Amino acid sequence: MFTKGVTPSETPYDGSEFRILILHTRWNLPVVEALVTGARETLLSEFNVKMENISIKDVPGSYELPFAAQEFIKYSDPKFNAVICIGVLIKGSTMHFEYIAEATAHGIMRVGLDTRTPCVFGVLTCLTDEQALERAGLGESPSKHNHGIDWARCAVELAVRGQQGWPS
Ligand code: RBF
Repeated sequence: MFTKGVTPSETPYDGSEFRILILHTRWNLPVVEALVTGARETLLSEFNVKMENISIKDVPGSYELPFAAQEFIKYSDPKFNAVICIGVLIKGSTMHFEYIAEATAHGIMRVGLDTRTPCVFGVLTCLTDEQALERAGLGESPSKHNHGIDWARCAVELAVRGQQGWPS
């Protein structure tokens, strides 16, 4: 067994001046809420991001995440240093899961590249409810892990790099 998720960077990053958007779905909300809490608490406790600099907005489902992220980035002033897109897709008996997962993953990546604002892919793509619970830290197994923690670490690290300038 090994520790799941992102090992914190050896450099202690300072997020105290960052503005971060957590954009989450209301689909599968109980699981999503745990992931949002994991991300939010990590921003506050590990990186000293100020409470008032964390915006939390919601959309219906994962498919809406890329468009909403793009619009929030476009109209935010001052701009966000990073966006964490959080959703939970659980496979059903039709092809919806495959279409939504692929569109959402590509869409979030595209928004990040087009807007040059780091957009973290915080979308679980699970085959069962149990897998989703485990990855939100709500499961039964000892290896359960809340991936919201990792997504906060990704967001701050990318925001720091953006602030320092990538070539440095
Ligand atoms: N959105 C999610 O975030 N997670 C899901 O597991 C999910 N499953 C869906 C299953 C079906 C059959 C449909 C029609 C939609 C689902 N959605 C899900 C919603 C989707 O992301 C989006 O909100 C809607 O398709 C409207 O654009």
